[in-house]
Amino acid sequence: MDGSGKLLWQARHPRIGSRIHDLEQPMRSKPFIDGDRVYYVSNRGELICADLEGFHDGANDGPFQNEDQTGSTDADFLWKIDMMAELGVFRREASDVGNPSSSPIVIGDLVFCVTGHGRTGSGELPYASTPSSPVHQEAPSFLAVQKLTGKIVWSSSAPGRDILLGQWSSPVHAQIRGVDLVIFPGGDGFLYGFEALSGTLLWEVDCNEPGAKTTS
Ligand SMILES: [Ca+2]
Repeated sequence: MDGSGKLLWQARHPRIGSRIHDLEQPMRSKPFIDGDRVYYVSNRGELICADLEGFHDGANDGPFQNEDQTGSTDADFLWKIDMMAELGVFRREASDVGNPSSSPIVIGDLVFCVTGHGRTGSGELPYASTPSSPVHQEAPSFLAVQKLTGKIVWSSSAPGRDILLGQWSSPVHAQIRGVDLVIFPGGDGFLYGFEALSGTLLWEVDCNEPGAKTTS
């Protein structure tokens, strides 16, 4: 909206139609605005980069060009990563709290998010990928993506089989002794500190209650 509250553009993301993936509640990813772009995670498990002007500027900015809706009040997507279809993520809803989705952050030239990979309704991690079902256990939990192109620079499936149920939280940025760190909350109750540019894991902290068992 503009400063007077007039609608300039809006994004629409249809429901997936599967309760386990997309409980019918509001999308909770907070947008991160960086320059003339906005980043968020949709209720369909897509990491989205959109033009801050939408189609209100009369131009279909890219590289993504295949928007379904191109009216003057529609969203202009610059790129998106469908983390379920492209990366095999099993997007797990979070029961009574619905659809929490990671809120991406930008550090320098990279955008970071938690993918939402989690366990199925029966509490299992998804099994090996097939052509018709690309979901797999080793799908990434954390992503670092080139913010202008949508190219994945590095990823990590750090919690591995120790994911307890799902992963819905958001990364944070810290600069320690001049080094940019991205700190990811894992679905195993650990915090993981990565060097943001390289993806090198620098440390991890077990935030579980002492003596708590992990699932494997
Ligand atoms: Ca545009």
